[in-house]
Amino acid sequence: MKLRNVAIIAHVDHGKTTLVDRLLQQSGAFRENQRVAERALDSNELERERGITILSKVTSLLWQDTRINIVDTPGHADFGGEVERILNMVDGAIVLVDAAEGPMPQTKFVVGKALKVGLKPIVAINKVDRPDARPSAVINEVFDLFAALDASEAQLDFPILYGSAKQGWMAATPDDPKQSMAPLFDLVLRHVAPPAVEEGPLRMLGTILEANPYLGRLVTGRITSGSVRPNQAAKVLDRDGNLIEQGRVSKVLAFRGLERQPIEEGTAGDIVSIAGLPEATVSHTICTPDVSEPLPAQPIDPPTLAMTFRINDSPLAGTEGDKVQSRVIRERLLREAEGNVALRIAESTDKDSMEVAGRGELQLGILIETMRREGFEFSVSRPKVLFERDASGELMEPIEEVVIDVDDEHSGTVVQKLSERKAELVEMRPSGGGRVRLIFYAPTRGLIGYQGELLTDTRGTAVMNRLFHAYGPHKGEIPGRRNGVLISNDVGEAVAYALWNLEERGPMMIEPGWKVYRGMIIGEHTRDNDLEVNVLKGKKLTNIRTHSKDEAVRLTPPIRMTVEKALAYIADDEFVEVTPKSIRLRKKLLDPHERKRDERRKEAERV
Ligand SMILES: Nc1nc2c(ncn2[C@@H]2O[C@H](COP(=O)(O)OP(=O)(O)OP(=O)(O)O)[C@@H](O)[C@H]2O)c(=O)[nH]1
Ligand SMILES: [Mg+2]
Repeated sequence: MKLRNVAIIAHVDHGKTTLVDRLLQQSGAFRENQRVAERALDSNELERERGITILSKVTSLLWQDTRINIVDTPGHADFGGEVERILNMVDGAIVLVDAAEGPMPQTKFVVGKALKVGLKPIVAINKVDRPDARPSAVINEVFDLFAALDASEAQLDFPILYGSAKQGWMAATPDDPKQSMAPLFDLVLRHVAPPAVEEGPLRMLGTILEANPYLGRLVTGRITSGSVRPNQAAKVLDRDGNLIEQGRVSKVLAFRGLERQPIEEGTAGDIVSIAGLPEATVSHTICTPDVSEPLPAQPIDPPTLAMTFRINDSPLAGTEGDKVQSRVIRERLLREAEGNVALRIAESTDKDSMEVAGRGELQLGILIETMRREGFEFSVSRPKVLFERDASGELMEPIEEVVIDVDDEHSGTVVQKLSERKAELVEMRPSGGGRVRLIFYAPTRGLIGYQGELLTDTRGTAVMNRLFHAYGPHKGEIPGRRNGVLISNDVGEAVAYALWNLEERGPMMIEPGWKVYRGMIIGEHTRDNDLEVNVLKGKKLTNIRTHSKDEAVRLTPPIRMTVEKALAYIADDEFVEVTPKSIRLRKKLLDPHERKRDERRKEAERV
């Protein structure tokens, strides 16, 4: 059977998963009466909620007499490490570019990777239905991008389609009849080479990892040579050729539309999932016992951000979740690291905490959110950027490329705020409609917590995109920019009247009736020092305190903390307390006297 393997790559939100929907539909991969959700491939709960792809997924369809395996990839930079591996598994890539936004940082990143592995991408200008679409300008920008990335002659000669994934059509020009995805299917068959296969026995490079509730660990990859059948003996080698395990394949699964089917034999060139090898992971070679050379595999990108996960030891610990012991948290994190190659987990010196390192705030935030939904309670520290030392011993830190689209009138503020955070402005140009595009190189350290501030400064109108650029020399101290916080000095339930009295001190983070404890952060101070306050004091009434009176107080709505907001907000001497029901902020040291002592100790160390 004829076969094609192709990946869809793009900046976040440019329409990859929507395109896959249409390709599946129009190839007849769904049964007539099958109910299929929008963006069907974004199947996990957090993907659906946030409308983004987190995990790469493979799907497969038939077009005429050819089977096409399609890999949908995540566009968000935190999950970008995966894209390069995926590109090694396919023979072609469809680069989607939003017809209004044009190439964005992640477009540059994924196109760079595709060119590097020698692919000749197809460019599809998507969303031409947008009223602000500017397809011909965008195509020029794409051309410049390819040239800037040192594309070869053959790569520069990329075929182009225009269309709308949402409306379900692609065409050779924006003015061609807007009929269907057929032009894209035909182009894939014409332009993407059939998979190159090698001689010899079974060898497959592990590329995607999953934990399946029934089958155990599933490793997905493209078979480089030979074939694989259920029950056959197999071994697993790491990148350096070390033997990881010897065992038996229990099942071979092929992709069919949104599902996977057990098959009797997977053959070279096809993308399949293999079950039965519990130690195999991404970058490992699965092969027959007589093979001794692993397939070349790309090392996994090192993490750039780390935080501490520890038990929840606040006075409210254990009241909302049932998974609270350090052993259970530890096991859960180790399990996560098994299925998620971008995470690195290390034990800390004290037994109650683990150091979790990953690729960004979103990735770690999603892990935290997943765990709290599973019933976990724990606390996490402020994310720390991981530094490196170069050959001469100089301290290096991760630098990101940051692209901000903002209304002209706010650009001054943005430039000023970012330069305070040690960012360097590298480009500034009008991006149409009274907006400017600002491009910076900024230390990751300085960007933690900036998103919220940016939205406040620009009345929610700015759009920020960021992408790892390189390690660069450490930029020196970045002054903390946050105000102080309001801290509860007592334990009990917050009272509306007390909160109302405190309103002039700053915005609250809690509501009346919420449980508080000593050392818990209940709001933000308008000044830069921390302030202890009492949120339990009700109005003194002569007789009985009536609740109705209490509720009559009109309060400003509090700041709603999400996991990611909380992580961006807290300081080094604070924790986020995460439970299935609540996200609370607290001081690491709950006792005010201990905090004072600690403060004095730090002061003494500084002089
Ligand atoms: N107007 C318009 N909107 C589109 C089109 N294609 C996709 N969208 C919308 O763009 C948004 C993002 O679409 P997705 O398919 O999730 O984009 P994605 O590239 O998979 O995003 P990530 O996986 O998070 O990188 C959704 O709201 C889509 O409805 C299009 O052709 N025209
Ligand atoms: Mg997607």
